[in-house]
Formats: sequence, C-alpha cells, structure tokens
Amino acid sequence: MIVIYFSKEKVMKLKYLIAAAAFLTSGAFAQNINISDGWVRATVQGQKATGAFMKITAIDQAKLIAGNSPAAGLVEIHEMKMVNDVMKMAALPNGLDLPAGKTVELKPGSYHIMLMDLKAPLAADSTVPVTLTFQDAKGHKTTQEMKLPVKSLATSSEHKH
Ligand SMILES: [Cu+2]
Repeated sequence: MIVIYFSKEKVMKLKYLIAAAAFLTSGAFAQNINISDGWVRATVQGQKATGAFMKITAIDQAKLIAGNSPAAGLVEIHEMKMVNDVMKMAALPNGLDLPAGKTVELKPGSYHIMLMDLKAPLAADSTVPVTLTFQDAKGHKTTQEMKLPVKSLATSSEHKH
C-alpha cells in the first residue's frame, strides 16, 4: 500500500493548480480579447439605425461573429468600402477577422457594428449595452458584454469626412 502524504502547503498548492487549470480551460479565451474606446453614434427621432465603434485586439487569432443589444432589434457586423466610387455598406457574412496581436479599429467609414431596428432614439451622454460574440481559431465561442457611451456626431473626435 502506498500512502501519499500531502503537507498542508502542498494541498494548498494543488488546489491552486486545479483552479488555475480550470481557469485556463474555461475562461482564458475571454481574457484574450481587449476592447477599448467604444462608443455609439447618437440618433435623432425617427432614425432606425446607427453604428457602434471601438478598437478590438485579440491576443490569439479570433473573429467577431455576432452582436446583440437590448436597444436594437437587429445587430450586424458591417464594413464600408468604395465600390465604383460609391461608398457601400454590407454585412460581413463570415464575421470580422481579428488577427493575433493586431488592433482592429471599427470606425466611421470602415468596419462598424450596425445597430438596426432601434427601439428608441439614442441620446448623447447615455449608454447602450452591447454584447459581442467572438469565436477563436478552434471554433470556441465567447461573449463579452459592455456598456458603450453614446456620442453625438459633432462631439465625436473619430468623425472624419
Ligand atoms: Cu452599417
């Protein structure tokens, strides 16, 4: 018979290692997406859609595949680009690629998260809850919830035309 004796210190260490392993398998991916400088463009009465903008950095390669918000009936990931001298906006059918370690900027005139079918006007200085869904290279999905400040066009420094 083999008796394995753990000192109190070793038991503590073992518990810590088990906790660390559980964290690495379940929660690590969520920590690998950094979002900063998020904001949503304010809307006026009757306006049914607006854009959400932010900087996203994935430590490991990932994709932004979906979004949703209680303020909007539908959320899509869009890109704007020039097609025959006309600025066109389209949903990205396969999501937005987030290369490892590279900051992808969602900004007016470029990639953005489109909030559509708005339930009420979004007033400047309020906040909008938005949840984004990311998928890693192995297909694992994770969501990240945030509250984005609403800014009017005039006060937004990001606005360039
Ligand atoms: Cu759009």
